[in-house]
Amino acid sequence: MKIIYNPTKAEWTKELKRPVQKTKDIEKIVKPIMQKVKRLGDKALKKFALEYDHVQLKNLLVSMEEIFIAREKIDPKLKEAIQLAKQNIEKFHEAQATPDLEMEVMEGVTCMRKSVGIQKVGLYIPGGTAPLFSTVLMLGIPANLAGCEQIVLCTPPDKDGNIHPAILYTADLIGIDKIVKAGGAQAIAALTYGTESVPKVDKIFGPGNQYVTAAKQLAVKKGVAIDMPAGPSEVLVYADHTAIPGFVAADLLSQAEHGVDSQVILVASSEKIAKSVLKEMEEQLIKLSRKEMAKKALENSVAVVVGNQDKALELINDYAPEHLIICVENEDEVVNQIKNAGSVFIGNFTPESAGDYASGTNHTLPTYGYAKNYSGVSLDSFVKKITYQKITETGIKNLGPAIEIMASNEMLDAHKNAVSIRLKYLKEKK
Ligand code: HSO
Ligand code: ZN
Repeated sequence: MKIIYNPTKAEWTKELKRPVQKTKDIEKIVKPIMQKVKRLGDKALKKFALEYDHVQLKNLLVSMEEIFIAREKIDPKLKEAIQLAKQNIEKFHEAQATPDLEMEVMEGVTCMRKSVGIQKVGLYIPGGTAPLFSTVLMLGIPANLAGCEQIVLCTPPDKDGNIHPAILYTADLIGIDKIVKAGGAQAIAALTYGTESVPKVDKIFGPGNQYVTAAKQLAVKKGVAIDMPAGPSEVLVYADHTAIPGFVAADLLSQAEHGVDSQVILVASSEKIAKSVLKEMEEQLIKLSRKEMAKKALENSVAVVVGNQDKALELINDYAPEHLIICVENEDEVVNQIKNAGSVFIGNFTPESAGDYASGTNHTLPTYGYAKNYSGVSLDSFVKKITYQKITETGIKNLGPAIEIMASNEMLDAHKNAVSIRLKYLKEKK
């Protein structure tokens, strides 16, 4: 990982560029896949399972028997850990519910707002080298709390047609209705158009590779909502002399191991700190099982020495990291000046892994600088807010004249008339 010293804004913009994602070429591959699923439904899903997952599937849906087998396979210690994480995530997401609103704005005019769960949601859990059953918790728990009527989970099968037991166990634990053996763009297509086995959903959530991301973007054009534009995982650690270098190194490596295109950034208040963190990283890296992956990610990564706190804050807010770890003496002052970050981890004893698994916050977060304008997934992501109003005879008398004059100035006579006809009726009734 290279070190840069007190960069100007132009310099850090160049050095901290995220690895580029070629969406155009990928769209060319994804579009025909989506079309095929639209046309052939389950048949296409099975064909793609054979082509990409190398398995001939009889059934696309996971059976109860497969769930029983998964339950048996999971170590009781892991079950306990998942239970603890579930409790914390439930607690923190339950508390996010906003109370329904009802108020009389003026005499006779009552406005209300209610949160209503999105009826059908699709959760995508990637396959690959890391079975992300924690993501099942992060998406399934708020979906349940929001009152979504149908929750469908898609995840690719292995070459024997099985799904990782921890994914099955977790999905069953939180009561997910339907688990579909489908991965990649074809899974997103199934959720977008619906097939014989997969219901069409209103919103799709979850991380995935570039094909999944491109498919989600195409789904948006078909009227399906998505959680957020997703990209490779990233973390930025801001460390001063109070940070413990070994901890900082471990946190940086924990994100680097996600994938070759992950990016980790160290912002250190001095060269001495930067160097001691890098030394620790070298020592820890060689012991990691995914060291090859992490090594590649470190090629996209940088350590930046910034002596001045205001400059460091400017850099951090400009980069808008998905995860931000703050390990500095005056942490409150720094925390209060954060404008752009997906999720913030404060102090030496708050590893990002805590939020990834079990503390209670959600780990589905905006990457690629989208923390400037998107929030992470929360209970809100699974609800719509519907407004209501009720106006009485007195209410329309109070409000009507203002509406009439506004409508006539917008040259919208019919709008005006919808009020005038009522006011006239009330006048004549007297
Ligand atoms: N850091 C990832 C989430 C995750 N980490 C899942 C481990 N498992 C994206 O926020
Ligand atoms: Zn992670």
